[in-house]
Amino acid sequence: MTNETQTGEMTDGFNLVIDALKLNGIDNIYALPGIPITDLTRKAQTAGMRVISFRHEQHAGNAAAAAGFLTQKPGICLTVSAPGFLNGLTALANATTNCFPMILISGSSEREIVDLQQGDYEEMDQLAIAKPLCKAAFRVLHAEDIGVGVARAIRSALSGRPGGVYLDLPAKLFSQAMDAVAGKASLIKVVDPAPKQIPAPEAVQRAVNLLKSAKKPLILLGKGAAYAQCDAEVRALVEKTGIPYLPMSMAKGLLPDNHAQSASAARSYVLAEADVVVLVGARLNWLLSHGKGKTWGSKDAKEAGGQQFIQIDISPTEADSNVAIAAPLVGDIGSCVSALLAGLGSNIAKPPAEWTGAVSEKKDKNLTKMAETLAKTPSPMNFHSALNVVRNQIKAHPDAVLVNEGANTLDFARSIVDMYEPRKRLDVGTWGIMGIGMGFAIAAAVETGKPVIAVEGDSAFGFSGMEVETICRYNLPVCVVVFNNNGIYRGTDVNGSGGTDVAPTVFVKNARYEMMMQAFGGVGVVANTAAELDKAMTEAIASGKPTLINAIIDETAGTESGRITSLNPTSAANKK
Ligand code: ADP
Ligand code: TPW
Ligand code: MG
Repeated sequence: MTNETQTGEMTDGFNLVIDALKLNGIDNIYALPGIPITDLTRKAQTAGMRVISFRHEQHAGNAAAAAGFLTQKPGICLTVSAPGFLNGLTALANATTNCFPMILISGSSEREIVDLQQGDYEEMDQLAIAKPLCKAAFRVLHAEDIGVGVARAIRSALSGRPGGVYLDLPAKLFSQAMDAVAGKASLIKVVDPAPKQIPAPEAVQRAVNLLKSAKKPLILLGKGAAYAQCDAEVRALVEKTGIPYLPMSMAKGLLPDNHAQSASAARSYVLAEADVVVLVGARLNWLLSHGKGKTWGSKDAKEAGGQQFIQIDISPTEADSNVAIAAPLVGDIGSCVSALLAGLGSNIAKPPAEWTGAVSEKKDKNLTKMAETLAKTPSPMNFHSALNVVRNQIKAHPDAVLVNEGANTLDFARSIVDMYEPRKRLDVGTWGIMGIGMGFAIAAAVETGKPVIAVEGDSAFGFSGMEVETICRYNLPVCVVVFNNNGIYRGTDVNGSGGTDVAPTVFVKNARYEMMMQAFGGVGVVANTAAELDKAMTEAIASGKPTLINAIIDETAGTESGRITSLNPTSAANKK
């Protein structure tokens, strides 16, 4: 102990947690108060942090995850013990699955009582339960270790492959007092939490050689590329090589979707025909049919020697997870893309015109067909006519953030609504999880200050619908559009028994979702036509007022499971 620690001024666990977060540039907390963290939320607000208080922890957790994806700082979710912790855990696991950095901080009960299972208030061994569901989990027992605990949590969330971290703070910690000067000295400002990782020169050369040999190259951009915030490098890779590219859902807008090299409208063609595919922050998981099967490798492609992959990823164990990767490039996307471009030299040969011409031809044909469909104005609206309105709104407001969940509402929006700027599309991600809607929308509004448009299936909206009160309370510029087709996938299912209960996928007909927003002082509108939807969205974006538009969609228009019908165990595709 030095003399500096003898000032007589004291600090405590509450203040040290707040100071540690602030020291590391974390300004927002997504929380739900209660014992033992009520005073932490109050004190954080008093200390100048923005504390967004939710109605359910899962949505606070989803907000933290989205904040992490958007800002490259771990989003913070703060909950009470056992039930609050468990409510936040789904979001923590989902963040980890999606490689979003977040920290779930939960208060916990007394260690001695929990460990002897003596029945404390909200008793639960939270650390043990969290561990398998996140990237790292830590517990702090002493006030003087708070600095280390927060630093470890931040570094774990951000370094390498980003993910969710759990930080367990027992109730007793918060009131522990210690000398203020010593406390301040115990805090750590994390230096370079996500260090650049430069790919090895021979790995770069291997990738360069393979790419140079390609006759039908394709670049596949994933949400890792969006997260990495090296937009200029990614754009340079695409434009300098002239290679057609395909964005995964949340990579849309890294380059504008109307870019000449976008192959989105020729997706099945390029996946089947490409000979060398450059994966940039995208995993070959179910969303890409695991890199094999009918989606990949047409007969022609197989006869021409098959398909080979270059995979750029920060995780050294991602390569070969589904199919052989001929040229893995391990490192951060910015460094890998720059190294690849440097390796290709200054005079990069464009891909053969036969390939780019064939892709353009397919694309133009499909775009013409889509334009015809979008021009129709059926009554009631179907997914296409309603999404055409959203498409035009995003075109007019490219800086708006689009949050999207549902089945048909998701799948159609992904292909119909073009994005023009990076990190403007937030959706159900790797799990295809319902319930991210309002949490993501709130974080998008809080973190970016831009208008937010949440396009929600009526079922999807129900998972987080109560958070419209949160949106109204903080007066956030969020326009929720509920695609109301009276149910999950469609509103027309019937009870197989002939009984009086409705079918499991059917909801109350003609539900008045707009009244939910009105209940809390926001604007609620019904839109029966495309013109009404357009007017309501225009007004919502112009006013910035919390708005919910109940968009009435033909209840017969959707298909079972949207576009993933084949994953349903009873679908024709899975019957032998
Ligand atoms: P998508 O669903 O869009 O295909 P995935 O979530 O499957 O994307 O893949 C994202 C990948 O990006 C993960 O494998 C992750 O390790 C990787 N990743 C995330 N951040 C970076 C980064 N900064 N540099 C390199 N790779 C990254
Ligand atoms: C946490 C299963 C996938 S999509 C969906 C459910 C329930 C809702 C589809 O209906 P919605 O969309 O939103 O009305 P639409 O346009 O087709 O009518 N629980 C969780 N996650 C998932 N994915 C489900 C259930 C599901
Ligand atoms: Mg629906």
